[in-house]
Order: sequence, then C-alpha cells, then structure tokens
Amino acid sequence: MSSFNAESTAFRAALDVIHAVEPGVADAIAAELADQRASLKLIASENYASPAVLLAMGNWLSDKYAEGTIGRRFYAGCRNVDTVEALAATHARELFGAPHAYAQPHSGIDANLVAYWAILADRVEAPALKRAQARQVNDLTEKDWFELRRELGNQRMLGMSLDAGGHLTHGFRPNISGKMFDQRSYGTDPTTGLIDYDALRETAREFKPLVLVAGYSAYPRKINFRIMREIADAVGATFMVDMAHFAGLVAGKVFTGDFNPIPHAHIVTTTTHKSLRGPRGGMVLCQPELADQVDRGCPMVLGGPLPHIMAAKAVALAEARHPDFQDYAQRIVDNAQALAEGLVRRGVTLVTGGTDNHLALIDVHGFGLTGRQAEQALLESGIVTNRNSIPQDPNGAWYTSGIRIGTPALTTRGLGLEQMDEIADLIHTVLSQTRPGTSADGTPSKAQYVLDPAVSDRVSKQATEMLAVFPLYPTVDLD
Ligand code: DSN
Repeated sequence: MSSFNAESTAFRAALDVIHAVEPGVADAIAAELADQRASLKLIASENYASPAVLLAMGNWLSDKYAEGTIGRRFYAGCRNVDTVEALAATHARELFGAPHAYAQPHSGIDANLVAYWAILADRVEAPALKRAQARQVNDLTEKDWFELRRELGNQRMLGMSLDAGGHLTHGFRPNISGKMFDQRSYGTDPTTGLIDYDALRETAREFKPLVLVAGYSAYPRKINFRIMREIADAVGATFMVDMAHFAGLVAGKVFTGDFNPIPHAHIVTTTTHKSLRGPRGGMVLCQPELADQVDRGCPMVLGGPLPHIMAAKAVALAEARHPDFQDYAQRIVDNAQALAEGLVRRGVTLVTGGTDNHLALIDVHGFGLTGRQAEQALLESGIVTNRNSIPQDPNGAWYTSGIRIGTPALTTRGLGLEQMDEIADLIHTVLSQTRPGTSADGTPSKAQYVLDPAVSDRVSKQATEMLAVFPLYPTVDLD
C-alpha cells in the first residue's frame, strides 16, 4: 500500500538519497525497520523513538563543531547549536524540575563520567587548590600537583553490586570508574531481593564514601531516594542517582515523592533513549553548586558535542512534556506488572517476586537453564530479551541465570494488559519446553539447548499475529 504522508515521504526520500551513494547502508536501514516490526521486543533498555526524533538527527547540525557550552564556545558560528542545546536543557529542567541540565553527554557512560569528574572537582580538586593557594591547576607546584593527583585517585565510591542489578559504570573494573575509585558495593537482602537500607547505612558508616550512587539496570523495584540521601548526608557523601533506566517514569510522574530522585540527589545522570524514548544519548541534571563543573564536561571528559543529537533530545523532551507521556509512563508500569503477574501465575520465579517499575528479572534456574540458553531459545521463538545476572548468580556474568524483560518498547507500540498475559504464556511455553544441550564432546553445555522447532515456530507465529494488530511506525510506509 502506498502512502504519501509527510513521514513516509521523508524516510523514503532519505533512503533514496543514501541508496544512490551506498545501497548497502540504505538496505540495512530498511531491514532494521523490518526486523523491529517483526520482533517482540522485550529488552528493558530499548524503545522506539518517534519519527520526529529520528528525523531531527539527520541534518546539517551534525557538521558543526561546538566545544564549550551555550554562549561560551571554542568555535565561531554556533548560534544554531546554542539554540538546540538551550532548548534541550530548558525542556529537561522544566520536565524534571531540576535546577540545571547539561544535554551534551553522548551516552550514559559519558554522563556518569561528567558527573564523577564534577564531584571530584568540587569535593577534592577545589579544596586542594584552595589549600595550595592556587587559583588553577596550572598554578600548582610540582609537589602540590603530585599530592592532588594522589588525592583524586584515592576516593571511595559506594554503588549497587552488579548481580543485584547495579551498572558497570558504578565503580566496576571493566569501566574507568572502577579504576578511578576505590569501590565497595551494597547488595540486596537474600530473602526478599530488596535493597536493605539498614545494611546499606552500616556499610556507608564504615566505608565513608565520597560518592554514594543509586540506580540500576536490572533491579525491578523502586528506590527510596529520601532514605538514600539521609544515608549520604550522615557520612558526608555526595549523592548521585543514575536514572538511565527509569527517567521516563520520573518524567511521566509515575515515580514521585521519595521515589523521584531529582529533589533528593546532588546530581542525576540519565540516558535519553530508554524509557524516555529519545535519541541515543546522555544527560546530567544537578543542583546549582555543581553546575559550573558539569558544564566543563566538554572538553574535560567528552569529545565535541553532537548538535544533531541534542536537537533530537530537545524534540524528545518536548514530547515527554506532553500530558500523553504521563499516560504512556503509567502504562509501561501497568504492563510490566501484568507481565510479571502472568509469569508468576504460571509458576515462573521472578527476582523479588514481581516489579514496580518497567522491568522484571526471571530466574531461569527452575527450568534447569542458564540465562544464555533461555535467551537464545526465546530469540528463536521471536521473543527478544537479554540474559542478565541474578543476585548471587552461580553462572557468572557471561552465562548468567536470569532473563531481563521490560515493557517500554511494547508499550510504545500500543500493546496492553491482555497482550502481556499472552506474552507471559509464550515465555512460559518456551522456557518450560527448552532443555539444556550438550557440547560437541558430549559434556553438558551452558550455551547449547534443545527446543522442538514445532514449539518455537508456533510461538513465533503467535507473536507475529499479535504484533500485526499493533503496527510499528504506522505512518511510515517504505514501499
Ligand atoms: N546497556 C544498558 C542496558 O541494557 O541496561 C545499560 O547500559
């Protein structure tokens, strides 16, 4: 069927222009849309950005260098970059009720790096400069400089452990934060799977971190940020929240009061592409006292800003300010809870027994599977998820014992409570019919699995039929 609405016309024209130069790229872009349309996307950190967000990224703003910040650039000719960065920052401030917003980080990792440097600069570098009576790092003597570097490299961070759902950038060694900071983790209660705030308070008292980090990529519950701020204050720590996963739930006013990090944290970081449904990128929100340091993110730790991405952030944040977004955010959580309840009703074990955010974590032990086997069996059946560690995971971070599922993307697509129950049934069918396989030498494998193709075909077909009722990008027709 041919359609001549503006969105179809725009994407078709863009693909024609790209095709004339490198058909392989145009074909891959079109194939990606087809793949996304065909799959049941349950990856908790993914979403579908609107056509306006996608189109805002492909244009001449990409050609501009703009190191520095709004009105204070190291390059001439940045007035249009200033406009889009100011729009992104204003929308972010007003949407989240934050005193300051910095829209330049290219990703969540970058946003966290900006925040860590801002905290170190505020808490360690500035007092050291004062002690040395130097106004700037360049004025330090060799001895002062040596001592400052030693002090900067010896700071403590307390963050959530990886197997409890924390993130690599919260002080773990595969990320630079694990090399910058002496890190200790807090976990979850082994019985309930919930954060034990009393145990955390004790750890904080003993460890005395400079930075307390809250936030997660696989914890299926709300966090009480008021309590965490009290814990941080009691030990003189700066309280940072990484809300990358749940920024959409904060923007959509589902997480309010004690569960909204903005009024409680000194500094908040996020990505813009998960539940917030914008372009791939990051952002930092902070209290006024950290604003100057945060604004030094580029060139301190970031490469040149990506003006076309900041333009798309501004578009996405404008969308999130619309009252419809609150309804969307609530439906994300309603869907996650319906999916979790459907799984539990069918006998599936979930970490913490359920969810109160956008994600749930399935413990696949009961099925005799590793996370990797379960992930691949589900994928073969048309259900896209990702394997994830669970608390005290015996299978380590590669094979894992968990499957993380999330509802932001399918909620954007329009699926609701009825479909969530059907999806719970499909997931249960696949997991209960999959058996662990063996390696080529006949030994038990943590990766191979056995699933009757008739089962995966049936589930896949049912998923396709369900998705056909909820077309993805219904206004975009590339044929
Ligand atoms: N990669 C993101 C996620 O899937 O949660 C976090 O960095």
